Amino acid sequence: MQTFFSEDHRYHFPQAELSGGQFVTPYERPSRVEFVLSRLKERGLGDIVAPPGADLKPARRILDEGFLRFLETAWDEWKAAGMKGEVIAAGMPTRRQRHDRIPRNIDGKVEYYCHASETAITQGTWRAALSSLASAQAAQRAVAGGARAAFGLCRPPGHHATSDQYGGYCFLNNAAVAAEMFRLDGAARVAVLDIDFHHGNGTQDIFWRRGDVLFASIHGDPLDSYPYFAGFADETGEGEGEGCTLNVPLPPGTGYGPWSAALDDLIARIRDFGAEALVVSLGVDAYKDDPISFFRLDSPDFTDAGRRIGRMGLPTVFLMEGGYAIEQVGVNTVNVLEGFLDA
Ligand code: SP5
Ligand code: ZN
Repeated sequence: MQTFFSEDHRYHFPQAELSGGQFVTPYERPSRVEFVLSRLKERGLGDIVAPPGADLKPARRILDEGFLRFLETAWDEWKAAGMKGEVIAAGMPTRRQRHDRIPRNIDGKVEYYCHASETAITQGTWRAALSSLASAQAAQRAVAGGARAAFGLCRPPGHHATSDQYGGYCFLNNAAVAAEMFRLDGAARVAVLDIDFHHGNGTQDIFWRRGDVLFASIHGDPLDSYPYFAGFADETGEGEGEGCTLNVPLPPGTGYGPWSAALDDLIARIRDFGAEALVVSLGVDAYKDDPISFFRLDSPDFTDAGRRIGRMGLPTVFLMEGGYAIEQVGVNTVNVLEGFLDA
């Protein structure tokens, strides 16, 4: 299986994440991918290829133009306004406030386009986010071109980013763009399977009203975990998308037994849906020692999960999302890919 990876991810490395009332070094940091790269090489999984530049044309079909422009210019505007630190949203538009007026002031624009203030924008964020999207797109193209599967080693991750808000360490929704590209390439129905510990609220939101893209996610119960305000079982989509959003929230301490039962259930639903291509939002933060999550998967469980996904027999793009038990991120990620290949 080929891996697509860009060194430009390094341009995104804020100094600060707001966590527990303190600024800490972000959990989502550049060294995460080093462990994945070294494990890929150790296991001889396949070539690691630098992607060509990102193509924003398919992205523009599902992402807001003003949001894209904002991400591109936020750092410069912030600095031009005399701000001393990194771009951090102090507030957000909330209940019964206006969502139809975009502030002129950069401070206000940041609040408008952000949904989680743990996530900072820094000088190279846009460049890194584009490179992450580029890896996702190259992986999609490889699979659309006939490969059984490909891996986009994306950083920063994408599944929390909506069409017009960033947050949860995510800026551009790589999985959503990859799914949209499969549609453009002629797949009648596409599924996104999100196994990151956190609910993929951004992907869900983008496809909420669409009947051609199924979004299926297993995640920590939003009553107990970020993103808190999305991912409940009764969120099933609307309009043509009714029934095309599937959420399985699970409680603190969930181990592989109930987790894999949920996976089997979603796999059956993806089959029934008639998906012709699959995008996997591959976070490995369901791991037992993840510092910000509460499931109890062990490393061999990721291999088994990969095998179950592989048995679906679908053309599959894996895209890196979360996973913060840094030294185990490589083993757990590559275990999924090896399990898939072994199926
Ligand atoms: C892609 C992805 O996995 N994003 C996760 C975003 C999580 N954001 C909230 C993090 C809260 C961390 N608080 C940690 C307290 C540790 N004691
Ligand atoms: Zn996550």
